[in-house]
Amino acid sequence: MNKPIAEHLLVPATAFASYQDNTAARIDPQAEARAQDAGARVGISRAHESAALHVAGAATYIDDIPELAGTLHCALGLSPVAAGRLLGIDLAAVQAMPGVVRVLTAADIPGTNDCGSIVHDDPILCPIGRQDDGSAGGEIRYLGQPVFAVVASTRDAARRAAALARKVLQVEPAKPVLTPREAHAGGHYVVPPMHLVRSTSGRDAEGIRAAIAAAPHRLTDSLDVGGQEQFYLEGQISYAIPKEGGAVHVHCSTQHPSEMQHLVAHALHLPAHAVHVECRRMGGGFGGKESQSALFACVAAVAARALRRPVKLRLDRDDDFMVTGRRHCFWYEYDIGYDDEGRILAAEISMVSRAGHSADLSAPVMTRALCHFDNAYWLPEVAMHGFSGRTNTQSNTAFRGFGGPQGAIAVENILDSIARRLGRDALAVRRANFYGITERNVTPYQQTVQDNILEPLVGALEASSDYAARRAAVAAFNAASPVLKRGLALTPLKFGISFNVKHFNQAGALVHVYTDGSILVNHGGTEMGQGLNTKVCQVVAHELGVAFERVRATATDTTKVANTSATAASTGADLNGKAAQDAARQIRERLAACAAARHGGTAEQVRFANDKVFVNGRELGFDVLVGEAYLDRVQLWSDGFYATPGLSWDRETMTGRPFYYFAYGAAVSEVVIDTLTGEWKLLRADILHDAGKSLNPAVDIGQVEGAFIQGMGWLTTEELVWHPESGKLTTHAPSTYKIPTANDCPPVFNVRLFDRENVEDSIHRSKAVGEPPLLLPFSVFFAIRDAVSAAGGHRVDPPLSAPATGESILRALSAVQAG
Ligand code: MTE
Ligand code: LUZ
Ligand code: MOS
Repeated sequence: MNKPIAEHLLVPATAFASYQDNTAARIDPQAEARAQDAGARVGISRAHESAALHVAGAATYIDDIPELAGTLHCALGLSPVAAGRLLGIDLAAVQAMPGVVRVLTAADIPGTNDCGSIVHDDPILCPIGRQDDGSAGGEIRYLGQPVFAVVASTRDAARRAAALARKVLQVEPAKPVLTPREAHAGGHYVVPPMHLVRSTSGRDAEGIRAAIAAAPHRLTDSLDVGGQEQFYLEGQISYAIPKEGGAVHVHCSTQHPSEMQHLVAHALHLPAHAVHVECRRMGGGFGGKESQSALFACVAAVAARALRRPVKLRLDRDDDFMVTGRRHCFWYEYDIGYDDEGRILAAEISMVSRAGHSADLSAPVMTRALCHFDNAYWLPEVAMHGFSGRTNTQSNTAFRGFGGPQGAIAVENILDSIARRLGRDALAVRRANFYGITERNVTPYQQTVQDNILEPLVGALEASSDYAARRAAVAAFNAASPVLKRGLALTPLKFGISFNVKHFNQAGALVHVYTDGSILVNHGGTEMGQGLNTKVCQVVAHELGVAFERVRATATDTTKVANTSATAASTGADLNGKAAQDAARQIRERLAACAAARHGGTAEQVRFANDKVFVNGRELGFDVLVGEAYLDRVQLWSDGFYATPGLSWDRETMTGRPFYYFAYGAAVSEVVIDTLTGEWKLLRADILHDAGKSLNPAVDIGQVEGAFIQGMGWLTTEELVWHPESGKLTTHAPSTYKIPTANDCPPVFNVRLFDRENVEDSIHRSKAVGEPPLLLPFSVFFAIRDAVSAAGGHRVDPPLSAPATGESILRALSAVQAG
């Protein structure tokens, strides 16, 4: 008899002791200390620049900014129906509530009622009735859509008044479209369908279908993968302060201050220079504050402008769920031809996402999904079709990976099925399909893969994780265990780095050296916990040869660096690190010239290291030289700029070089499932991830661990359920929406960085690390699928959908046990 699973699920305290030992082993403190002594400030494991403030509760988030006298609070009245017409509002009833100062509707927006990031199809507040311009106003898009904004003396008063929405709105409900299947059947899309077809033998889509039919084996199936809530700990929030002459200053928790600036300017009908947006840090963004912070910034700004008072809009968690979008769920149908080795010969796939009510970032998300269906594999003949389904739900948006995870999980599911059908180990089948080095190395979108490290990376992980022996051990365990079944999987990843919109790949920075030798850096990126400011400060300290502590980063601010891109696509350090390096380098060169002029020798011979300047056989303190340079009237501050070289993209043909380089990684996960209850536990995870020549190994390992656990939540416990008739999101709080906790971390968690420099000239040859590791927990999903398969003697392909909740696991189990 097996032990009850509860015992297996308990993690003994000793496991955490070994986990800690292990943490130290992943970084080489001695080597880092030697590098630091030699003057290096990059490649060093430093604590997050705000770590002490974070743990002391002293880091300022938007709601911690001391409120100005006269500050008012705002709350949103939300649509109680998912579709229909908004005929009118009984504003007097809301206005009569205690503490209410003003109720604002779409008609109170002085400029454009739109906060769409790319397509202008996103009303800030739902317009009422037929519009003056004859447009189809009054269209209710989803349940939870903001219709009016209450401004009151306290947050509580504002929320109580806003809660009247379901009584005061006159609506004519209609039947909502809720699922990607319904949207696809009705041809409802937020952007036109996309097609990416590539054939190494000159076929069109029809020819590719013929190649699939002619292959030795064929796999025809479908897959459902759910969406995911960002669940940033700091919810959406904006605090708008009116300034002289109608200008406005908005403190906004956002990944994209410049876009907030532009959208607020449009909403207020102001020039961009009259709108100042600032963000010191976010309590997490994860893509959810790339575009969707805009609605709150606009409403707060409109209210502040209308009332000439500071106005704060902070969402309650439930409202945050009801109003904002999240990761797109995807539904796939595919048809694959493969050979006896499991090599994919030809493939056709349709991907249908749930975009929600507006375009938001759904088009670039789908582009990234189509450009990641290949993942680590060469696909000689492939036809892909992407449909962004328009539904009466929140508008889905960026979430860590930005469609990449959704594209790549499809091919992983396919290879997993192919291996089972051929009775081969899944890793062998994956390997057989890997991109080659000099041939079989061109992606479907025609970019040559020049930095392929799949073999050495996967080989190293296979060895360090003891994959082969554990595969045998899992089989032996399962043979003797009727109720509990174990599963094991190794999955690789390849992730393209750069925005897939070329012009977003630029950044700016400002570096100020003050006369006391202290340094301030400001750049276009935003800090959301990922350690971007820490890395940028390291880059500046390294460039000027000074201690890290000399450099301070300040809030992202549209009045300092203009026209910035979102901190997104994992490019924060790549872009802003290079821009800050450019600024610091200019100052260093001026300082060197000054030093040589005063002390002799040439500027090229001047060295900066460890807070000292070495010039013509003399040694000066950095601050001493700075003081001398000031007297010599040398400019001690500089701007810096960077644009990623070599990128190209043709949207029509979906070809080009959208990515500067690729990041790689692989993970092995082992799980146990209880076939009676559908419960499961991750027993061990081994990760080898490629961060190039890491700028900060400790921060990067933190990113890898965080992304792994976050992605595991997406694929297992985090389930979104909309009521099938009303369209109400029923999972809108942590009581029903389950994100992972510390208890879900595996007791054995071996995370290492693959130490190899970027072949491209990225900032100190590092690689972007924010999003790629979100694909590592595919290994958890496929380990669960392996365990379910074991319950049916590996005879039937488990129809396991994601998230692999207890219910989903039990459904798949009944299929394999019946089969
Ligand atoms: N890490 C933390 N702690 N909090 C976050 O919100 N966002 C992720 C990732 N890591 C996020 C995070 C996402 S979606 C992206 S695109 C990158 O960080 C953005 O930052 P970077 O480009 O500086 O890596
Ligand atoms: N492309 C991309 C984008 O690859 N990642 C992003 O985060 C993004 N955001 C906006 C537009 N394109
Ligand atoms: Mo990240 S999804 O690119 O903000």
